[in-house]
Amino acid sequence: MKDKLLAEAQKVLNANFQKEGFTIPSKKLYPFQWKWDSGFIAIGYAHYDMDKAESEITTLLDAQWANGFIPHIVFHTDTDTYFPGADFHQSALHPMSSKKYRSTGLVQPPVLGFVLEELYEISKNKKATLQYIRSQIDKVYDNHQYFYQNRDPLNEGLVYIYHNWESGTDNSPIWDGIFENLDSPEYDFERRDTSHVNPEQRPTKREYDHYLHIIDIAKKYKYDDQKIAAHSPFLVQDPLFNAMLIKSNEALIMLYGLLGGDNIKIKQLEKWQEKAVFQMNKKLFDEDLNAYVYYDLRNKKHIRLISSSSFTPLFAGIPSKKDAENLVNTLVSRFGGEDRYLCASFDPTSTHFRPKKYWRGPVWINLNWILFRGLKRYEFKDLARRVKEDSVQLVSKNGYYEYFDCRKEVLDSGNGAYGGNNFSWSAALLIDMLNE
Ligand code: 9WN
Repeated sequence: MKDKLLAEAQKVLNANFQKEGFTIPSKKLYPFQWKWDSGFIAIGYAHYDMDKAESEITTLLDAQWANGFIPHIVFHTDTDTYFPGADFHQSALHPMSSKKYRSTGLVQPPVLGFVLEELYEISKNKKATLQYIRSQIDKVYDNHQYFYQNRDPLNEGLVYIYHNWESGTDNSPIWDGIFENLDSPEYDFERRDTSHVNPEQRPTKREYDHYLHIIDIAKKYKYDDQKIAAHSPFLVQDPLFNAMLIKSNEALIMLYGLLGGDNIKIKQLEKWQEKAVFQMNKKLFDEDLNAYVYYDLRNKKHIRLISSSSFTPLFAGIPSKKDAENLVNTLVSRFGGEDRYLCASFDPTSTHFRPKKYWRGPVWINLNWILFRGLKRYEFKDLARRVKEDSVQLVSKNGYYEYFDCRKEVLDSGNGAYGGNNFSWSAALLIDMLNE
């Protein structure tokens, strides 16, 4: 079975590879380059085609802005199967945006630091891979500097996101409270996603109104970070986003150490890291819920709901051993019933849980991969194995889909896979887990 799954996964990735040197997440549904997708995709390629893995990262970093910002979508080509495209986002409004590529003015979780480390670990030719890393690492460092200088207005060591698309977990119930208080206009536009995927499995029209409205506000300020921090109605410190940044800081420290000669950057990274880990535990760990939660900087309050993002700090080594045990108890008691596959994207014990709707409940392979690694790091070996085995079950019973039903009876019937098919990161990260 393993060989068959690996062969199919390679087929998915190869079919999504584009002549410009990057890989689309899924045909028609997502026809451009996405930031965190590219990172995960590169990890999959590294196991069988290092040139493609490197090209994935190079093409993305080629679209970096002069201020270190790396966009969430790079519009390499013109196609109208996706909305909203380059004409809506208008990245050229920002004076430092890329002159070469059109993109969004949004970011996504900062995975590239640890992706470079993964490439190094997987590589069979460490010398050549290290050469490659040497050619790119400063761009990733500049991106971290961008975050700490522009996305941390209170100088806390925690960075904010100003849009749910920046979180990567687009329609999570976490954002509902923010949207409820927004007076967004009713936009007149043609959705494209719902012509590729059953609308039941996607966000609502009203949610899209909010998504567009927040971008329009940022556009009004020409994507100026200070103005966004002052005026955006959405301003959140997200545990997943910050955990990815912290994990990537750690990876950059390790890689600069290997490369040698950049002690100033290492010192700076260590400073960011120390403060960030401290604040994650002080500000975002909720001792009553025993989980990492979100902080709404605009409305000055915690968002005390639990999603699969709540457990991602394990991957970055953030919690103490004791907090990690409590966190894992929360994971098992709320998400881990015997009738379920791990790990639902949103708390199945909550009234907001929706098992088919995108980030309101379905299992996503990238979050499972992050969780798998986090559980291994803290030596929760059995649970780590379960997350890996569950991921294999999801895919082998249903195919390389975008997201999956966590309910065993639905999933096992073969009708429990949702969203786009032949989805790149599901393939890439399964390759990595199967090679573990
Ligand atoms: C908006 C590409 C992306 C993922 C996100 C996922 C989805 C886009 C969309 O697809 O978001 O960025 O149009 O729904 O939520 O995590 O990176 O796969």
